Amino acid sequence: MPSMQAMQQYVLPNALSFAEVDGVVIAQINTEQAQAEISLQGGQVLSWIPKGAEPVIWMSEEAQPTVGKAMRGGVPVCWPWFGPHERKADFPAHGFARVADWACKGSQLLDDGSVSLLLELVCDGGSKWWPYATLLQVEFRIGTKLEINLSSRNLSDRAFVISEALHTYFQISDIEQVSVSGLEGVSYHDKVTEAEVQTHAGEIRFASETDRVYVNSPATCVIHDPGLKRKIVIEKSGSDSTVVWNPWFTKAERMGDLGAEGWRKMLCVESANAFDNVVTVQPQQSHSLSVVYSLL
Ligand code: TA6
Repeated sequence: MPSMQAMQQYVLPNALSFAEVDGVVIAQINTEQAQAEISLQGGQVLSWIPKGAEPVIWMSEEAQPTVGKAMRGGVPVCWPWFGPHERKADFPAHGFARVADWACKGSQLLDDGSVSLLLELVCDGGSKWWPYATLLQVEFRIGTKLEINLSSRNLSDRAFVISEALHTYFQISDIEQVSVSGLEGVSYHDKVTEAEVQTHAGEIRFASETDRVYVNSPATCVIHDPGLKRKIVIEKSGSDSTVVWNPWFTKAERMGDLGAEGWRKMLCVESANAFDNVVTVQPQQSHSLSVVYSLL
């Protein structure tokens, strides 16, 4: 875990400070444009609240910073695999990046008033989970929009294949009131029914557990939320999969960490590369997955 003393060099007066909560270092952004918190454990956005708006990123009311455990909510970084490992049942679900200690490598107050924060995770190639030397970086730009750029650089002499996701939990008024547009006509794998690949016709609405991996689409998605009188725009690049997930009541009860009725107030729309869209990174090459979240 990085020392709080070491973090002082990245403090930006009246914009960015750091706190330690139960052994987890958290970057706290507070500017004219927005408030946000980012855990250095996992490189996980915990909150983002543009000035004058309701929180855009959902976090379980039961979540507490815990060393070695991702918090339920925010933007977990799923890497270098999405979901269960395809061969090793004992490997951590959604990879190890979301619970690893990332190092702070830079911070900057940008001309447009947003704050840039750069975190990195160096894999030396000696891990049983990931035998490839890799430089993983995530840059956040926090302001009236939230931008996240996740880049993987292959420092080894062999190509590797990754699947990945920015597993973003968005805060909504009520799951039965919202819809998602942008994925009309896109094929998806349904992880609830395990049915053959299907194609979605119109906007997505929710009436039960939904866990779909839409593939081969770089499309921008929009969460339409009449209850909060807003739209959340989810632009992306370097991502050909979009995961849409809500656990609904029964699974939420089983998971036990979403808080009372928390499942009603959250919707995951995850910009990813998974299933048909895994990414091969050649030696000394890089791959980036980026998102820009904004409100309308
Ligand atoms: O992205 C949806 C999903 O893969 C669901 O199947 C569910 O497992 C969710 O991620 C949460 O996974 P986690 O390991 O964070 O409990």
